[in-house]
Amino acid sequence: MKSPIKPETLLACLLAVAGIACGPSSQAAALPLHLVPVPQSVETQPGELQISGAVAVDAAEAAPDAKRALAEALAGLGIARDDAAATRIHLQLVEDAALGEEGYRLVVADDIRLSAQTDVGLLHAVQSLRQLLPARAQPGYALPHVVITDAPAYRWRGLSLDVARSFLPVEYLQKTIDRMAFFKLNRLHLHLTDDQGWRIEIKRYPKLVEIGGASAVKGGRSGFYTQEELRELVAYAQARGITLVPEIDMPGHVQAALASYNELACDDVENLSPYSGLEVGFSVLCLDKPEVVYPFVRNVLEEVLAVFPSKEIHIGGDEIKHPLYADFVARTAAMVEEMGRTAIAWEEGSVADTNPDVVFQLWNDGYDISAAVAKGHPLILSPCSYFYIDHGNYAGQPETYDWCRKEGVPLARLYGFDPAPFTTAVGIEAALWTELVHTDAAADNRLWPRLAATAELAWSPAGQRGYAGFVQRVGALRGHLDAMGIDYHAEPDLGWAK
Ligand code: TNX
Repeated sequence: MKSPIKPETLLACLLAVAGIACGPSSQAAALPLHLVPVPQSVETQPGELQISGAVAVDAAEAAPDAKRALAEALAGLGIARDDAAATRIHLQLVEDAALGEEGYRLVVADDIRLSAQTDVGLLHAVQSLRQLLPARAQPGYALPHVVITDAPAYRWRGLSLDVARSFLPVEYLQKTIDRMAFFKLNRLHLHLTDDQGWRIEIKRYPKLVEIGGASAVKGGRSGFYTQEELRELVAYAQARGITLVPEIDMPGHVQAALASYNELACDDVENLSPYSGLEVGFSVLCLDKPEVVYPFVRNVLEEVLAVFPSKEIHIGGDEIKHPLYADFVARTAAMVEEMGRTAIAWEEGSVADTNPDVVFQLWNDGYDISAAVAKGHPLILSPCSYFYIDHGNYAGQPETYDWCRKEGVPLARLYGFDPAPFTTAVGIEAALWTELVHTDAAADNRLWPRLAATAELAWSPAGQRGYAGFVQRVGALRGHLDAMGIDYHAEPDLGWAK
């Protein structure tokens, strides 16, 4: 943890690895600080703040989301609101350019002050306060006197969920949003369409969900989201500091669309049935019929953009070989741009001639993305041997893939990723593909605790990170994960194995 660390407190700081707070105070040493992601700077001070049954809250009117998050956190701990209470919590919007869009300051002294430039920054401050407090109600609470100053290393801290192979219900997405917010993740990318299913209602093409929404991978769940449900989910996520990023995967991975509207396929394509297998790379929109394909793409994107306010919109572009592929990506990215947004494509899209603000999502470890980087394209980092968490928590875990790395993607492996060499990276995203993930419990098992490690990599500066400290801190948050009802993998590195 960062300054002020005097030589005499070095020992205390070393003890921090074992769960004991560092800083000038020995009194505070009894109160461990276990924050994930680890903040930019933590300065503990002598003394502690006692909270009994009630607090007074002064909340900035302009920060309704943080205010609600704080109210929920206090209610969850049975801490009442009382204007006459001895302890006050201040939520304040301040001007402090160093904090940026999402940074915050959290000061615990005779009262608790959370400050940030934005509601989102205050939301993150509330999450840190939640992590400093116990997971469940107690008769009283003690917090060390501390000054935390914090801001993210990357603006994109994400999870990609494949709801196309196997559907994930809205309630599960809501829960996942809450849990992501606890770790300051801010992008939920929904892979809404693939060969095995089309999950978003498109009013101009009702068969996309009537037919395409009724299929799923073998053993998986089918279903779809109405636009109304998605709008509500967008608002739910926004109120928690999270942007939903839709992906319509094109021009490949489209069997569900072809099965719904046969004319999207080339005339010689015989197999137009719904698909429930595991193969990839066999279906394609008929790029030789631009008069059919591009109006479809435009109409679909218009409806998608009307539901999702995200600046970035994912157009897929993976795993397809076709002479007109680069042309498709260039035209579709330009269309997204014309509509006032920015396209994201999987790494293969970097062969297309696009505006340099188009974002590429890297997914094969060895893929040579250097030409796109040289042109200045931003990158989202999801190299599969670190971030494909449909891969096992350990080698040979049942119902997991291992095509990218046969030893799976253990927690320590993921945590060890170094984003620094990717100079145009805007952030990191873990990906959960669902060919083999068919229940909420299985999804939880793949997501947690690995998503907490993803959050730390994307938020915390390299100098503050370290696996030993992470293990100690996330291990200490187990009670919070339990209180949130997370069905996490019982990770042996964290001492969670039963
Ligand atoms: C590769 S990643 C895919 C997905 C699969 C995944 C399984 C990417 C852009 N394509 O279609 O679901 O592997 O691990």
